Formats: sequence, C-alpha cells, structure tokens
Amino acid sequence: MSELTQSNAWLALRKHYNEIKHTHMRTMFEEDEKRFDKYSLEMNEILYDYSKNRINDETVKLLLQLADDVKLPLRIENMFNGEVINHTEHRAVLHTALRDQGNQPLIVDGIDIMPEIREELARVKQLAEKIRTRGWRGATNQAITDVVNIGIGGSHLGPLMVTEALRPYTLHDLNLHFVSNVDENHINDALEYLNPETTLFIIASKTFTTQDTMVNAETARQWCINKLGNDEYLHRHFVAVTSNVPLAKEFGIAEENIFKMWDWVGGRYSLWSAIGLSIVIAIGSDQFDQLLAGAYEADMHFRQAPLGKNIPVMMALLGVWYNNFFEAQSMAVLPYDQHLHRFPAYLQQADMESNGKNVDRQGNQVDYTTGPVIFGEIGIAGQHAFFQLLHQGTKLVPADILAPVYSIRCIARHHRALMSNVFAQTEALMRGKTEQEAYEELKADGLDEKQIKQLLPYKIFPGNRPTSTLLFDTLNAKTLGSIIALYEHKIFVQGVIWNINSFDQWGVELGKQLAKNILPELNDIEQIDAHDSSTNGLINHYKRHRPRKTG
Ligand code: G6Q
Repeated sequence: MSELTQSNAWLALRKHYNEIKHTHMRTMFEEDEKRFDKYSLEMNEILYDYSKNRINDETVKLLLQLADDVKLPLRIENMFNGEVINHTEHRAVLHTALRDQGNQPLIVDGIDIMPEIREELARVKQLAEKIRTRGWRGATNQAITDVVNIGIGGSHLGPLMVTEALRPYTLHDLNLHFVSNVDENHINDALEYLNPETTLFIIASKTFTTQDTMVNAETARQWCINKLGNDEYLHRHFVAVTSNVPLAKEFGIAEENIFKMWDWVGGRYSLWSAIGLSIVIAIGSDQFDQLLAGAYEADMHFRQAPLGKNIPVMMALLGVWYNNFFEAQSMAVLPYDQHLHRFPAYLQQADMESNGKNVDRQGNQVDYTTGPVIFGEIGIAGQHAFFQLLHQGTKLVPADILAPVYSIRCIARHHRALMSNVFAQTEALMRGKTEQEAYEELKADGLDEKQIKQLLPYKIFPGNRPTSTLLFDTLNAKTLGSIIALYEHKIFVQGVIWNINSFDQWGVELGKQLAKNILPELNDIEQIDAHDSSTNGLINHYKRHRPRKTG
C-alpha cells in the first residue's frame, strides 16, 4: 500500500466520498446560498468558478489537508528555485524562469541563468522584428512573406495554439504555417503554394534528432535547393531553435541563426523559450512580452496565494477528487472562444505527457490512478456532438469551460448568443432535469399521457455533472499567458500529489526508438519475421502492396 493511499487525508477523503457521493449539487446549491462566493476565485482578469462541483466545506478542507501533507508549498518553491525535480533526467524544471519579470538571480549548476535567458529572448525578438519589418531578405533579396515552423510535440503544439489564439494580433501580410507530421502530405500541402524566395523555415527541435522533424526539414531544404538552383543562400531561408547546436550547424544553419534552448525546459513547457520564435514573428515583441507577463502573474499567484485561494491548486485538487474518488477516467476541456480551438490539443499533451505515469518517484508501481484522459473541442461544436454523453451518458466527465466576457471584435449579437450557451450548459449539467420537470414539459408540449409515458425516461437528465468555469475578460496575450501557466501549475500540483515525475516522457522516447528500429526493415521488399505475427503481417502486407518506387 502506498504512503499516499494510507495517509490520513486520503483515508478521510475516502470516508467523506462515501458520505457525499449521492448528494446532488441541486441540493447543495439550495442549502447554501453563498456557494458561488465561497467557491470562486479571481486572479486579475480571470474568474474561476468551481462551485458547480460535487464538494462541500469538508471536501475542500480534506483536499487542502492532502496538499499540506505532501508539503505542496515546499515543492512549489523547489521548482521555482531550480532544484533537480526531474530526477529521472537529472534536470531542474525552469520554464517559469523564462517569464520571470523579477530581478533576482537564479543559479543553476553554479551559474545565474537569467542573463542568458534575457540575451536569447533579445535575439529572438531581433530576428522576429527584422522579419516583421521586411528587413530580412531571402536569396533574391525579397522580403519574407511566409514562415514555416517545422517541429512536433512540444516544438509545435504550443506555438500553434498560441498563434491561433492570438490571431487578431497577428500581422496579416505575413503567413505562418506549421508542419509536424512526417506524412509527406503535411509538408507538401504547405509547400504547394509557397515561393522559396520569400519563405523562411524554422527548424524547431530541442534535440535536432526527432525523425519527423528531420525528415521534413530535409524535404524543405531539398525543395529550396531545387527551386533556388543551389544551396548558396540557404542560410537566408533556414533558422533553428535547438539545444543541439552542432547538429543544427551540420544541417547547414548559420550559427547566428541558431537559437538556444536549455535542458531545464521540457518540450511541452517550451513555448516561452526560443521555441516561441514563430509566436514572436506572428504577434511581435510587445505582445510576446504580454504573454510572458501574464504567465508571470499566474506564477506569482501560484507561489504566493494560500492553498485554498490558489486557482491552480484548487483545479488540481478537484481533478484528484474526481480521478481518485469518483473514479472518473477523463476530463473535458471546452473553450467557447473560437480562437482557442487548438487549446484542447495543447492541453492534452501538457497534461497526459506529464501525468500519464504509473511509477512513483521512488520507482514503485502506483496503487492509485494518475492522469486522466484529456479531450475537448470548442464548446459550441461539442454541444452538437459529444455533449450528449456528458449529459446523459453513464460516465462521469468533469469539464472545464473557458469563455471570454467580451470578444475583441465585439459583435454583441454573436457574443450574447455564445455566452447564453456557456451559462445554460453549466446550469443544465449541474441541475439536470427531474422526472417531474420532464413530465411537465411534455405535457406543456401537448403530448397525451400515453405519449408522455413512452418518452419520459429519455427526457430525464440526471445532472450532478461537474463543471468549472474560467471566465476571462477577453482573450489577449496577457490573459492567455495566465491561462496556460495556470494549467501548467495544475498539472504540477497533481504530479506532486500522485508522487510522480511530471517532467519526463519515456513513453514519447519509446516511439522515437521503435520507429528507428523498424525503418531499415522497410528499405527493401524482403519479407521479415523478426516481430510478433501481427507486426510481421502488417509490415509484410505493406511491403507487398506498396507501389514500387524509390525515395
Ligand atoms: C515534450 C516531449 C515531446 C517533444 C517532441 C519533439 O515535452 O518531449 O513532445 O517536444 O518529441 O522533440 P524535439 O523538440 O526534440 O524535436
């Protein structure tokens, strides 16, 4: 039995769960008029309402006790201070340093890393502004009109999500493209309409060895050489972001066009680093500073607010409550702002890659469940698709709803319609519809008793489905920075409670290793028998049926 599941707080939570598990949130709201005031928090321009959750004062008290038992405040400080908390990779975890607006030194391995961070950020901004002001010229002295970020996972999802989210703040005559999939269709779809003379490629790869990225980078390079006639001016069309400078140089990228990453920044936490180059190109230095400032504010809130008033802490504790006591297997992320349409995909990586672990920090198999399956979609789109399961399915799916109080374009008719859905959904998921209410509704619709009897069971909604709502003033760089950082910290807190390392990703490494082993087997037409019968069968079928062409 693990220390966690034997801890006093955990045992008390289990007992409390048995007492509360059938209590309906309708009753909780009826019995406590102050529920919203008690269970909502504000941080700058963000309101976090967690009152529509299956909790009462006792739940909150015990969850906070759990956070205290695992010494959460100390663990938070350890992260911010650069302790080697990623113990399986022997690394500090310092994405927070990248947005640190203070003036204190931060020592890692005896060196203050802050000057280097600022220097690299200045280089990134300098390049970005040169491109934005048409000062960067390609092989034929033309200005850059298109930038292609080639990267995958952490070197892709963050920049893509942020540039989509901040679309209204981007330059309209500079097009940004993202290529991640090694499937040639991805890069070909991008290259098809591009002119190499006005295109700049960013090869974004911390390791500079990731197969998908390197294959795409090579294709981009060949495309440029073919179109430009030689490789003389390639340095004007390729820049890199990596911690592997020698490999980037070997690829042919000029040293002054290589932007540095450090091993203490995990891929999925790296959009604040030079990996965010595409973001700076899209929104400009001032807006990028706002993004960093928003994250920094969330960092300060996380570091300073008492646990019970701490948004990421409460988000995390609620997740633990559903995951480990209600045994919820998943969690939905439902942004209602169209520009956040890549946020669920981004969060899926951030959360599942961080907390999808089954071994604790001491190397033991855990005897409790860890990270949930994260899925999501733009809320409105989800309503017309999978919300059915949220309302009437057999599974409990806690959901986070994110929505702006006003939209930058502010067409009131649209925005009111949007928000009416936000409020209606959270209310309906909480309240449900009783048999009596359903009966009265059908009766009012003019159905006779026989028809009502037939239809009634299908018209009942159990409700008691938890949602937490993040209502932010508007989606701008600062708010977005804060939201992302809040979720990063939520993930961290859950990792601390589950006693796992949220900052390694051996499952991702496995994929990289396996593909490397099989790749040589695909070079010829020889049938193979080195694997299990299924893998052999699939590979041999592929070899027999693929068109006989090389390349
Ligand atoms: C993120 C993961 C992973 C990584 C990609 C790309 O935390 O480590 O998603 O970002 O595999 O790796 P490179 O940046 O090294 O190409």
